[in-house]
Amino acid sequence: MNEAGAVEDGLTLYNWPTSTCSQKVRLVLAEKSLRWEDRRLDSRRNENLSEWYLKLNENGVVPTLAHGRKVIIDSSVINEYLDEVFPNIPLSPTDAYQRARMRAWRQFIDEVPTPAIRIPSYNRYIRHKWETMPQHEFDALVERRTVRKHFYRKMGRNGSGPEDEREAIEKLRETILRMDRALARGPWLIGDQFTLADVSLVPSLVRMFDIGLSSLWEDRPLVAAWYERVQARPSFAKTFYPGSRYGAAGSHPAIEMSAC
Ligand SMILES: N[C@@H](CCC(=O)N[C@@H](CS)C(=O)NCC(=O)O)C(=O)O
Repeated sequence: MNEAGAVEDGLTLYNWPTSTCSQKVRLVLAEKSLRWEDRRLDSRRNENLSEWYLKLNENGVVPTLAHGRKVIIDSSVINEYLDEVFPNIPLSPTDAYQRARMRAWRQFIDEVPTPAIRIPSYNRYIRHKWETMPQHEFDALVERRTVRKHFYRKMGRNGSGPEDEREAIEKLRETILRMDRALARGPWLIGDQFTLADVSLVPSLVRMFDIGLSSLWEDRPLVAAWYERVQARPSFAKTFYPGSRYGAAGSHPAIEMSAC
């Protein structure tokens, strides 16, 4: 064991159940049938901001992967690392051009739906955690944060205004329309192969479903069929275990102090 508790050469994922970025990595670990240690941080106690964790991930966010003594951060980077180091069950095309198409999806997903989903998640669920908290306590929690400090400052205890929510939902709808166009040449986003591009979108659609936004793909049967197909994969149930989802679809409405 090293200082952070990672087993030598083993895989340890520092994560928490409801984090969409953690779910992205859990999906890849499950798709590849890898053995890994599930190190769940307690977000309610701000374990992601503790001294030992900030040494692993100075952004103070989950997930973080430890592979023996090697530490890898950022869910998209972690997933590419896993796919390179454990290529037996590949989640990237072998053809360079198809890989480029997959990476263009990664850029789009990290830029558009990933930040967008934080806003309705916060407005509809996360903020309720702070309704009864005195303002000075909330401010102190926000100031301790690293890369998410400005997001929390902007959202405050009451969430965003309607304009930000509307803009976020517009971005999510644009994501669905882009998926719809790609899936015309499906069954997966890049064609015949289930890739990291599909993986990256699964947690966002699950979250949209759980916070009452599945109407965004009501008129898009190709996206609805894709969502059915991802749920039928064995990796889905392993990733979205009871307690890892918001709202009625989860076993309890676990509300983490987390921006997504
Ligand atoms: N770029 C990072 C973002 C990770 C991220 O934002 N994680 C959220 C949970 S999904 C988090 O840890 N938030 C902590 C907070 O809100 O203080 C990644 O893809 O891994």
